[in-house]
Amino acid sequence: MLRREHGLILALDVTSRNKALEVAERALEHVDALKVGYPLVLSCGMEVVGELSELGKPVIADFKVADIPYTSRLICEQARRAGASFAIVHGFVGEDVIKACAGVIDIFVVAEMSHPGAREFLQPVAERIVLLARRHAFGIVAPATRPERVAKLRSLAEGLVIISPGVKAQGAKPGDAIRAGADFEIVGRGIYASPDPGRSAAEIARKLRGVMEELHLKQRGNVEEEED
Ligand code: OMP
Repeated sequence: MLRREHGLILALDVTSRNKALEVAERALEHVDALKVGYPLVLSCGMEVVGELSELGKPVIADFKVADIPYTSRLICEQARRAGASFAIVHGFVGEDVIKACAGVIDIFVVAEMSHPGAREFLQPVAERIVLLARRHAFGIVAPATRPERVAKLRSLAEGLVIISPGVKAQGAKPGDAIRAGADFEIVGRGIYASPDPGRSAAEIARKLRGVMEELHLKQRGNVEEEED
């Protein structure tokens, strides 16, 4: 279950349990979910997933799973056992892997990544990955750094929740991905590396809520126009 109030997911790529808990607690009221990945669990163990989930917001285990189905399933089982509500799985590995993981935990499938190198191998197959994800996944990951790609993938991603990284530190402006069709924006360094993570999270969340309101009003406007 992932409720959208702020449209914001906090990526906790820090390497200390205390720092992760401190940032999460400060930002908590402004975010809809927490995302943890290798930097945090390799430095302080999987128990931190459970500790974070006890704060009351869903935890997304970002292990970008990309192994054979059997091993991928084992990884997802560990994420679920530790207290994660979702796992992130690569899409390029194929439908058997996606299916194996989705049998264990709700998954987000990486369709296209946010860094420049994603143009080399991933972008050419991203649209096919979205079609696979539609059969098994809860959502997809699409790049906030390329809002036009978010819009394109959104047009294919019927029924899927889109989470979009690349905001602030990687150059995307808060709100651009949601405007292009994403449901949530993911922010890591823009919050945890700021001098005041609580305040940064509050500011970004306010912007995102503003965009969501704007879109909602526009949609209502269109509907009313059509009814007239
Ligand atoms: P910042 O760049 O610090 O905001 O962090 C972005 C977060 O999103 C990191 O946890 C990345 O691992 C993750 N991410 C991307 O940046 N790009 C992607 O294409 C996919 C992810 C992800 O799957 O979360």
